[in-house]
Amino acid sequence: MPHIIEGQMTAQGLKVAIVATRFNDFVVSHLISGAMDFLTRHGMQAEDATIIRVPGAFELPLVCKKVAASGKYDGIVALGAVIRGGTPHFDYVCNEAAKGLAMVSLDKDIPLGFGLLTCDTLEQAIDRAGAKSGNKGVEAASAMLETIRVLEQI
Ligand code: INI
Repeated sequence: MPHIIEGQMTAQGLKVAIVATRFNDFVVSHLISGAMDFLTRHGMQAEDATIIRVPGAFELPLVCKKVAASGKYDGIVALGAVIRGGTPHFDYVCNEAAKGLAMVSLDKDIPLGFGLLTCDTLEQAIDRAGAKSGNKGVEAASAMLETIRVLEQI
């Protein structure tokens, strides 16, 4: 029989930083609510979460890096929404944010839930922030929690 490692989905006792953009707050506020709702329903105390607001997706990696370096948190949920306009700006912001966040997680050895929506339209973003297509904030919080619990066993 193989030895199987799986994360238990309990958030009891965890300290979590939710780093979220102010850009597109109309959408992002629902991602924050989704992440908080998921974590508290899985046992985290609301006062053990710190919500940090940053200007836009481009700023997420630097702030997450500082959060990770503080050593105060078991995991990070990074939340934001980049919505395509008529210029290539979208691609630069998405690519740098995604690359930067992956780098923070690997360099700083910290589970980071990637909850950055990258959408062509506002409707797609709304669908993924608690409407038709679920809530990416919930997914990111869940992925962070599972990863924390997996890493503890390795
Ligand atoms: N930031 C976002 O979080 N979402 C967007 O859709 C967006 N658009 O479309 O421009 C965006 N741009 C701002 C960027 O993240 C930086 O905050 C800005 O360039 C200043 O550094």
